[in-house]
Amino acid sequence: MLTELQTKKWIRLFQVYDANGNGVVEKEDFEAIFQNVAKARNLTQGTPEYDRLHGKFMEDWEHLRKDADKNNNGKVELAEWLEHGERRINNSDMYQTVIDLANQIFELLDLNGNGVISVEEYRTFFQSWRIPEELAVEVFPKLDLNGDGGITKDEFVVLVQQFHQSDDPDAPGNLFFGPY
Ligand SMILES: [Ca+2]
Ligand SMILES: [Ca+2]
Ligand SMILES: [Ca+2]
Ligand SMILES: [Ca+2]
Repeated sequence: MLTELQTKKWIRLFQVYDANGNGVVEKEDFEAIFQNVAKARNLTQGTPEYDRLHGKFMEDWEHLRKDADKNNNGKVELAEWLEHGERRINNSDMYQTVIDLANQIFELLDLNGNGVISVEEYRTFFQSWRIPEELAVEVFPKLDLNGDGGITKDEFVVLVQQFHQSDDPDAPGNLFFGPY
């Protein structure tokens, strides 16, 4: 079972993924988020980088659909999402999943590719995922665990792990997608 805190965070994540706000996570949401991310990165349709990123988003959707869409209607309802979350958390490979996920998201966020996520890059991330930008500025100092002004990959792995798994209400990673 997910704890109350974990449930809250997974619901938050559901809302973030449900980009068009219709109460289910579906392919259209992944397309919408991809469009915003492509825009933030100034990617032009038809370029290899655009196609590569689009392929990745579609692959992520397929993985989610396979694991979560149990009634096979092409949409992930909240109940299916929470069951998926529970499986993710209890998976013995969770650590590897977190590392993979952290690597993947880090690459998306680190727009200038210098290995550190700045507050500006974090703000762009929130913008792309339709989370109010001002929240990025609010939570960033908490996510910057050593307070040096940037989020490194090591910090990022800790945050992603905390967001998905931690049952500690004070874990900074809980704020990964803003207050929940
Ligand atoms: Ca949706
Ligand atoms: Ca479904
Ligand atoms: Ca950077
Ligand atoms: Ca830092």
